[in-house]
Amino acid sequence: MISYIGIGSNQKDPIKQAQQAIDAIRCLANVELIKCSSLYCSAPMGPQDQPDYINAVVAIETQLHAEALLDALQTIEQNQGRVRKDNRWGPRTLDLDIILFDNQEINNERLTIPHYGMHEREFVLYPLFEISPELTLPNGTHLSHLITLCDKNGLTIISE
Ligand code: ROI
Repeated sequence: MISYIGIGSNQKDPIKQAQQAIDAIRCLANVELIKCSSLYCSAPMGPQDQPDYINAVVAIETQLHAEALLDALQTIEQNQGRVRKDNRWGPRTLDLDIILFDNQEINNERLTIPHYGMHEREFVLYPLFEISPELTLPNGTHLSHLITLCDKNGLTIISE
């Protein structure tokens, strides 16, 4: 099953955080890293009094259940110094989100997949489109269509 993971950081050397996260995902048991987007620099969504973000999306192949994958991703976040505070829209050293999981729609206490905000987040849609331009969401929406509705908002590639 193919899944897509969003990576975001705007603290403590965000480029290094993103690269380290990609390496950690590559090393996960029962997970095969298939593709990585470029790293992107994006303006913060939410409060503006925080640094710009580095964002990326990776495609993985896994037989893990979504919850087990989430556990593994949260362990990576914690290993890289993520402190879960009351900072829902605040800066973070590392944020790993399951954007899409197979062709499944999942809604439970821990997971909302597809990721609830992906439609309006240029820093998710454009990296996703880079690695998977033909992608269709579980509800049949084409990613290429969502891209036409989403402004780049200054999003730039920082490394190939
Ligand atoms: N803004 C950007 N540009 N990138 C993110 O990854 C990101 N993550 C968040 C919030 C605070 C919503 N803003 C973001 O969690």
